[in-house]
Amino acid sequence: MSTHRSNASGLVLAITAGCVTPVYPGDLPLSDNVVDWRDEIIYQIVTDRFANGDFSNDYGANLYDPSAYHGGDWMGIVDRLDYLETLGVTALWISPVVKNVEADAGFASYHGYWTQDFTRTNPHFGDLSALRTLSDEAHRRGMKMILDIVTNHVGQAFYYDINQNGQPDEFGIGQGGEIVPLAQAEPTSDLVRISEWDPDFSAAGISSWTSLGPSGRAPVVFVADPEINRVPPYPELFAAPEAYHRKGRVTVWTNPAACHCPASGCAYDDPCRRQQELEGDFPGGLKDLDTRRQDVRDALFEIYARWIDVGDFDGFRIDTLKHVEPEFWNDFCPRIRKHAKERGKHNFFMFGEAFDGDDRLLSSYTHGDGVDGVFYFSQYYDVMRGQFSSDSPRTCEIERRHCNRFGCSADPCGEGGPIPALYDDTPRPDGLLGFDGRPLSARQVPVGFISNHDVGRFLFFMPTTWSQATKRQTLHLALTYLATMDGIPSFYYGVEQEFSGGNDPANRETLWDPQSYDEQVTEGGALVTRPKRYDENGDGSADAAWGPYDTGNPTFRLLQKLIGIRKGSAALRRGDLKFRWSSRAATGDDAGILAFERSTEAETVLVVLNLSPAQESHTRFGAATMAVSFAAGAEVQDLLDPASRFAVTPSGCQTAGGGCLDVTVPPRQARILVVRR
Ligand SMILES: [Ca+2]
Ligand SMILES: [Ca+2]
Ligand SMILES: [Ca+2]
Ligand SMILES: [Ca+2]
Repeated sequence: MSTHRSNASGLVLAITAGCVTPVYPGDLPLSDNVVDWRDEIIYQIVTDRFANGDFSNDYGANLYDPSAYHGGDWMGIVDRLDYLETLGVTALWISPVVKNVEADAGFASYHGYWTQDFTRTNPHFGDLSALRTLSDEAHRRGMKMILDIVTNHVGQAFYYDINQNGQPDEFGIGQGGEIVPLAQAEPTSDLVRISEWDPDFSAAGISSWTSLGPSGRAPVVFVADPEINRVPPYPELFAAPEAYHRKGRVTVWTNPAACHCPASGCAYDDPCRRQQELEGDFPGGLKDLDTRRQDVRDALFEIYARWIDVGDFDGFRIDTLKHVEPEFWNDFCPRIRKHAKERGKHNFFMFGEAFDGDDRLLSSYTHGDGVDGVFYFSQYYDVMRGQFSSDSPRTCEIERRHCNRFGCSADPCGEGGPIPALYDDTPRPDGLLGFDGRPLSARQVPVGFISNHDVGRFLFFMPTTWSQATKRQTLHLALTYLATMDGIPSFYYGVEQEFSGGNDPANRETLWDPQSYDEQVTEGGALVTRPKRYDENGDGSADAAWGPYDTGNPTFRLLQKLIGIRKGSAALRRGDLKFRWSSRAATGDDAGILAFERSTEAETVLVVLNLSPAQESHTRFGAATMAVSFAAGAEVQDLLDPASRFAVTPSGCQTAGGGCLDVTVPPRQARILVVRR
């Protein structure tokens, strides 16, 4: 742990009447070192859980409560930049930095998504000086900084005083729709319980009830509970009821009947569902800002433009994209781009989180003037969860997923006709540029991932029948796919330590806590917890103990190697993507095979994965062998296993301009093939 600590008190952002004025010791110069975002390797950090570099801000921290602050902070990340540099990642996406409501219903705001004051730092993570130290130290090593931002909501700041008694209550609804004590609530009603902190969505706005019946819009009561920093939000504009939609909590996800949809759920674009998602409070009582108001839009622009300046950020990961109307993004993103450029920061990158597996919704954000790219949730669900974690994978489904992006002349699974491209290929005005100065479109820069802080770890979702060895092989296979696919890969902290936690908060393990490295194994018929160990000398038996920030375990080393391979290959970073083989069945010569080329004019890399857990497979089916762009007569070599070489032949496939290649891949293994020189 480092001991150098500065105490730069009084470094705050002052906001008056929606206008942000910096109070900072001079405007420091900003870095501008992003050549091409496709060259970057993102590493996602939950700041509270990554490293504790400053014990003085550990108030309220409790390492043994998964929903409490654990003590991680920005100086901790500074202390561990060597670790990140050893892994090879190049861009750090950190938790939101703003001051939060401290706690809500027994849960702490360690994740950072419960904003109270948009202009101050979260004191658990450090002050502005610590944040800038992190940014400067990261930039000094060539790493970029990505800030996680929220524009949709604030934390649990107010309650709706539905019964107008001046205090927050919980009650039920009686048979006649009247308010009754919870115990007397009508059990057949959809609405049996109402919390004034988090009432169910009402399109007309949350209304009041008194003994005389409905009585207009419910008063909104901001709370002053300084003990947990539940005080009116800042800037002041956000302490006014008019700044919010005031329509209550989104219910349609758990109760599709609220929108007259079948139990299986509403269509992604169902107008009733979309209204709830856009105007409803995010579950947990996160109060939804009325982002249609220009003064709200202006304030949010000024807030986040200023964070670029003081934190020297190179990009935003944007939270809850689908909960804010597209018109907001068409206003916000171009202004942020312009501001960043004016401050000398080119290639500022904004990617949005629409937590949805439907490409029709995700791709809608690639049109218009909004975000530069999306967080690739459809790939996560259909490829990572759907195929990699399957006992009987159909890799044509993976190819089909990409057809939604680029368009395909035929359905790879042979089940339909041509697939039109849903993702727009039109670059944003004044948007991202590639290394060669050509503009990049949103469909070129999806941010891919195998896990993140909102879903269980990749290892967690694998069938429980699989052995530890199979799970690890599958993890390695998915990492190989992500590291060789187009777009920008994002790795969630702890994946390199084989963390396997389930849904939130179990997926937010503490990287410095030895208990995070424990595993449960069956020994002599009993389940025991013991520290993880791995086979360091390769003799088949585990000998090395796994410790915090371990850099010798097999998954750390594999990821380090993959990152090195990607960095060393322009084709893998920026090359065109062309699928060469996928399989339609879980049996046969080619079961589980997925093969794709990444090519620039100078270089082609062929990636061949075998997703089958059961068999060694080949890039052939019947008499047909895979066509490749390598010339007949060439010999290709596997970068992951240099002893493995294959000859490109002139016949056996239908090909134009290239040769034919029969590659053999063991179950759950991958090959990254280049021409041997
Ligand atoms: Ca700390
Ligand atoms: Ca009340
Ligand atoms: Ca909203
Ligand atoms: Ca050993």
